Amino acid sequence: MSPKGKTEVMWLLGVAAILIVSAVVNIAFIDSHTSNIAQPTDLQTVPANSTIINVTGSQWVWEFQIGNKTYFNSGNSHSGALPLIVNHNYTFEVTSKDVIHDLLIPEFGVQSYAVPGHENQVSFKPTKLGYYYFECVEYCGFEHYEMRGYIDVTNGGAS
Ligand SMILES: [Cu+2]
Repeated sequence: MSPKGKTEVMWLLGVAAILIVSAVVNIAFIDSHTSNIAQPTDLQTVPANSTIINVTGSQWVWEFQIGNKTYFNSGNSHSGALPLIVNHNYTFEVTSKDVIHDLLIPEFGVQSYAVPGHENQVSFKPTKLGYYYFECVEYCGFEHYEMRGYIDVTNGGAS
């Protein structure tokens, strides 16, 4: 093989090696961030012991109501992370007060439109402790970026 041909093959193998390593690292990352949440197969089935949380989007805040407790998240103005208990079933009933919003919790694999006058339902079960980011992913006005916050999955005080 000519020196030129050797150089070409080395470049080819070098680039291929970088792409393969990058693919393996990325697939492992995505897998570790999405495979931790058990969900009913159709996302619409409400498990029998599910805790219902009413989620309301409005310009520009997310409100989560559990029983008579309300948590809100609007950027730096918030009531603290939404506390959930690990290995417990939850059902979000999502609606909006004004325009269409879209709640995404990437690491839960949960996404739901928030539509005025309509309720969307999504069930999930967090299976790993930790802090999980959520945000609005439908551009809904000037301060759209403020519709973000955290969910804190704990063992509910049990040790
Ligand atoms: Cu929004």
